[in-house]
Amino acid sequence: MNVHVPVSHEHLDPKDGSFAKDVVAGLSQQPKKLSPKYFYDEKGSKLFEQITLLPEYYPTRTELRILRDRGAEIAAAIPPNAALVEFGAGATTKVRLLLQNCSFGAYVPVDISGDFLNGQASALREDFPNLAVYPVTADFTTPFDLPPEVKDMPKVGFFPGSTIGNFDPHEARAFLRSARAILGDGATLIVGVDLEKDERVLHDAYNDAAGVTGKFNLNVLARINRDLGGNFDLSGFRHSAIYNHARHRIEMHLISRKAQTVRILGHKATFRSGETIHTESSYKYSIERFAALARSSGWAPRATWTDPDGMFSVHALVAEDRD
Ligand code: AVI
Repeated sequence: MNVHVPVSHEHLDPKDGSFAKDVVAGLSQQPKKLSPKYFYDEKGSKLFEQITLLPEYYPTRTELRILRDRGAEIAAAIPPNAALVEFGAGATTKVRLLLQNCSFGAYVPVDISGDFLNGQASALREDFPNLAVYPVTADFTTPFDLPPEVKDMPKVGFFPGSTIGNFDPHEARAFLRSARAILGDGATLIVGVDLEKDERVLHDAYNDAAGVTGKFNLNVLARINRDLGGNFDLSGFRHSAIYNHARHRIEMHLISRKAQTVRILGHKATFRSGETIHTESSYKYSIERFAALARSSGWAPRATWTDPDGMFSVHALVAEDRD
């Protein structure tokens, strides 16, 4: 099976000049932090593709396996001739599995990067000639209108990859509520969620032997140097990923190897030796905790599928009627 998953996460990077503001604000906080949405420039997206192929990084291949092996059951949870709305339409590998197994009336990929989106849309039109494809260029974390052509179709949302795990719980709830409002009453949402597991497995997935995750993490400093005229010395920082039990999340950090001062756009960031920048959280859920999060956001859990080893989960949620 092809597990090569080219992903654009530009949908997480609204390119509105907020990069500079966010970086300066994040590095002025204690503890220092940077948003994971800034990982995904061209080089970062390529490094993420490499991560998805690493032997230690199980999420991508495990989710693909669930979508393939449980395709018939997933299809049974989806109404026929629905409009499939994908939140963040980077890789088509996963959506192709849904399109092959279910009969959809239309496909609506939603992404902030219009060029990328249109490229992916034309590839899908060629392979699924009977499928109507209506790309929408929008930041899917904020409300947007669905195309009028799909107004009367049942709606199915798709949010794979455990991208929801990179949101703090309040952001995850905000996303689920917004998806609920966009898709409307009676809609279904298919969402991929990484599961809590043995800490060593998690540790290795985010501290791979080949060091690709470290390069991915450090690349955000190279991006700050390039786009914001920063002067980070990348060899002055090291990658670290640790599991925070209390918060059920892997935290990625960049740790300063020495006391140093870095300049970004006239701003000075001073680091103590050993001081960290928190660059990403990747939350891991139990099925019950994810179901509770969904319920508190207007969604009723309908079905859950996992792989035989219980590493990853795919959930079908149904929009509860509003009172
Ligand atoms: C995109 N996201 C779900 C990945 C994750 O596992 O949280 C990003 C990633 N970070 C390090 N490795 C992969």
